[in-house]
Amino acid sequence: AVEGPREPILLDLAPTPSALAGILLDSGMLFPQESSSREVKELNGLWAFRADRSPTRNQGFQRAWYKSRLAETGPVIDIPVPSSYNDVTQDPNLRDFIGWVWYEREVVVPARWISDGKTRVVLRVESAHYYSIVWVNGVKVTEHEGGHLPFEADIDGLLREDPTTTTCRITIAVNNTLDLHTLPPGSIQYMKDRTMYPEGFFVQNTNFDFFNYAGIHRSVLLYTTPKAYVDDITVVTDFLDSTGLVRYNVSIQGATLVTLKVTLIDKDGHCVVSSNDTSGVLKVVDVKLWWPYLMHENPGYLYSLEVRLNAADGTSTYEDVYSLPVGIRTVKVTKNQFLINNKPFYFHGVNKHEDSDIRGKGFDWPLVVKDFNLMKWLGANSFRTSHYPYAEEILQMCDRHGIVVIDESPGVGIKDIRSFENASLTHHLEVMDELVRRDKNHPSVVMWSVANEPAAEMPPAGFYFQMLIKHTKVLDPTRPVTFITDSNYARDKGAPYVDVICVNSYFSWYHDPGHLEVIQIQLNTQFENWYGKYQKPIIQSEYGADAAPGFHSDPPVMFTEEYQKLVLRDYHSVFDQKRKLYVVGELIWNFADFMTTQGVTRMVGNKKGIFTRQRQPKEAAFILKERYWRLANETGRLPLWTKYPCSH
Ligand code: BDP
Repeated sequence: AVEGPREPILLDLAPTPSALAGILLDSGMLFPQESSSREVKELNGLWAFRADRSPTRNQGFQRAWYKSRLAETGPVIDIPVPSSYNDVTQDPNLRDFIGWVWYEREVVVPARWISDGKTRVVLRVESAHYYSIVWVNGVKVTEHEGGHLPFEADIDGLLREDPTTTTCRITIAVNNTLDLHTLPPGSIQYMKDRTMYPEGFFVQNTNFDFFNYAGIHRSVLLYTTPKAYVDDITVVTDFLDSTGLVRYNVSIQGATLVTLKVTLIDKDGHCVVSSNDTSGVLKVVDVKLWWPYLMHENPGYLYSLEVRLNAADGTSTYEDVYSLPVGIRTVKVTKNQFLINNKPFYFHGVNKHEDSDIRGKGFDWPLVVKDFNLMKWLGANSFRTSHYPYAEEILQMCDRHGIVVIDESPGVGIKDIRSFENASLTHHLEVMDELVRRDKNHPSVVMWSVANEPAAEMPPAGFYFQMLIKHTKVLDPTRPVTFITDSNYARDKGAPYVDVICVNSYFSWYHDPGHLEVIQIQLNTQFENWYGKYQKPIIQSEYGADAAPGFHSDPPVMFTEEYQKLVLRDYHSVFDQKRKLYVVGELIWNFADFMTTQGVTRMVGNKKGIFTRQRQPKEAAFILKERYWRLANETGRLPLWTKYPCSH
């Protein structure tokens, strides 16, 4: 009897042994951009959608739903892209759906993209959760494992096969099933006792504390480049006195004989320095460095690196232009400091989620702008992308506003010993490849976090994290690497390899609930133990308490706004002693309330936000605001207007 979803929900992804020796991806993943040689066509809006509710979730493949219009296969509904599909309908089964869902959209491709024979057309999905297969006009063009990171396919060859039709039908099947070797991991549990559960009953178990939102979470788009094109650019920056150094490397596809011009342009549009080589070092006289928000009068200064390529083959000539924003800055770590541009940087920031009402994890500009305004209001200079990579548009905002980022992989909830097996490690290494490839050029990204709170006590954890951290350092020798821990076992496992120790703790919450009086002593012990053993800088990467907005009590009790405030105050008094010594940052858990799986410890989600899910402040937000502005005054150099934040 069929018990529930099987193939291809639980994908058997064979490990590629080469991964353990360090993968180098063979193409770039530059953010799609319009230029004199490139066009972008966003495919956002309403897509036809159908969840495969067959018991095996396999009907769509058996009946080849990708071969015809989705509406011809059965009933379809409208689903917006980008958005999670979970919260936009009234259907509880779709909210909690596990398995394959199918998206489809028809698009008319400009005829000249096909007819001129010189244009490359790329279909790009910025993120779909979790496993995706993509067809164009019924032909499979790519598949990708993992949410949160982009993937693409060249489709011009396919479109040219039938140049009479410029309509193209894009079908994307997305499966949110998590198994022991996905990232994050999970497992499907079948309940077979028919006296207790209905036929076919199964659940998706996970070990992380946020709702497993699914669907196409970020933009889908078509973009063009010439057939000979700039495939990737890597930039590493440094400076010596007042001279900036921009080490760059351009990789080109589609042509062997090319001429190249690389020009660094300042904010006012002036050409600063140029070169004709595909790689080299550009020297920038009187450099304007990239500084974090609240550390300098003029944070987030960006140059632009314009790469102009000219190439020819027997029949055609090609020109491609791509402009990469470049912030010139350095990041270094000493035994007790985190240095940006050789000055001590103190993280006073937040942990976030991509999460909001209705959209779930769907990208939404109004939400992004609101969150940046709230972070700036708060005086936050940094955040961590807990617990997965965020949209690249968010990192671009960080670059421009000077918000510093700890960029985290989706390595969250690694708690089952089987999730340390080679298949998992291989995939985790690939995800780091994809993450570093996408985010390496963002000046705001100052550290990689390979995972959050893995089960460090398990024997394979040491090898697993050693491999991950070493690999990440090979991918990017210029940034520190960490993983986030809540466990003392991690001391002997990952800690010897990380550059910065990031610790999560919830004293008087998960331990000694209700006992505020333990916080200071326990936090002090935590810091002394870690620093005593490793002499590495420490970031308190999570701390906090749930507060149901509007719940009050004095004397304070758990879940009231007063209790949340007092937890913060007690943590802060220890931070103030240790930040003069070796603590280099504090990141509140969490910026805003967020949705979780249903459970007895979660009342309509996690309430540790200092803002509600609708982005209104709880009392704790004002405590933090006062503190962060005070810290900024002490440690940074505030631009004039920011000295009076209340009027802004
Ligand atoms: C931490 C996790 C985070 C949770 C938080 C909590 O890293 O994902 O949401 O606990 O329980 O351990 O609120």
